[in-house]
Amino acid sequence: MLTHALLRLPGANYAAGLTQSGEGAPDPELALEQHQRYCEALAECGLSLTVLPADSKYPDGCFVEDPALLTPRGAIVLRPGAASRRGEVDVIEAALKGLFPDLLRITPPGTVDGGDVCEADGHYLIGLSARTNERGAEELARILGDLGFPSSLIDIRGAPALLHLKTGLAYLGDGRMLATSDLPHAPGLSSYERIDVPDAERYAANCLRINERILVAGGYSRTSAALRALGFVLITVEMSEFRKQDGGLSCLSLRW
Ligand code: CIR
Repeated sequence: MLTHALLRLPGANYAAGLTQSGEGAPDPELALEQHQRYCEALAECGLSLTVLPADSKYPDGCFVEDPALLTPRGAIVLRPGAASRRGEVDVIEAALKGLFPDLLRITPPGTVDGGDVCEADGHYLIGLSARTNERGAEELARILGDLGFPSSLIDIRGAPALLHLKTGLAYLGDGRMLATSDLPHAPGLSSYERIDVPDAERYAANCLRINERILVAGGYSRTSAALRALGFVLITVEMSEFRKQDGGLSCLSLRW
C-alpha cells in the first residue's frame, strides 16, 4: 500500500526544459494548474504529499521520477542522463535523506533516469535508452540484486520514439502491462500479459496504478475503456502541458 509521494512544482521557466515532442511551447501557468489537479488525484488515492518548490536552474525539475528510485528496501539516488538535469538530484537527495537512511547511488560514468525503471511485483525492468547507459543499468541491477530484487534489462535504443522505458509501458499488477506497439518484445517482458495501446493513443501507455486506482491522461478514450473493462477505477488527469515536454503521469511523483 502506497502512502506518500514527493513532488516538485513546475516553475515559471518550465518551457525552457528539454523536449523532442515538437508540440509547441507549454504554458507554465496551465502546467501549474494541471500539476495541482495531479496532486489532488494522488491525494484521492490516499497519499500524503510533500511538494517541493520550483528552482529556475532546473526547468525539468518537476519530473521528479528521474533523479531517484524508491524501493521498499531502500532509496537510490540516480544520475540523470541529460547533463542539464544532473543537479536535480541534490534537492531530491536532501528531501529523501530523513526518510530513507543509507541512500545508495549510481556513480559516474553510469547514468540512469527513473523513467527507465519499472517495478513489477518486486521485479525491476530497467530500460537501456538514450538516457540510461549500460554502466548505469548494470550498476542499478547490482544494487537492486544486493537489496534482494531481481531485474531484467530491456534495450529500447532501437525505438527512438520511446524517451524512457515507461514512455511505452505501465505495469498494471497481476502480471498485466500496458504497452505501445514499438516496445520491444524483449525476453524480460515475455512473462507478462501485454495489453496493446492503440498507436493513436500511445501517450496513454504511461498510466499510473496507485493502490486500487489508475491515473490516466485525459483524452484517450479507447485506452480508458480497455482499463475500465479490466475492472479498474480510473482518475483522469489533463496532461497536455507535460506531454509537450515529453513527461507523463509517472514522471511527476516519487511514491512510497
Ligand atoms: C526530459 O526530457 O528529461 C523531460 N523534459 C521529460 C522527462 C520525463 N520523465 C519521465 O518520463 N520519467
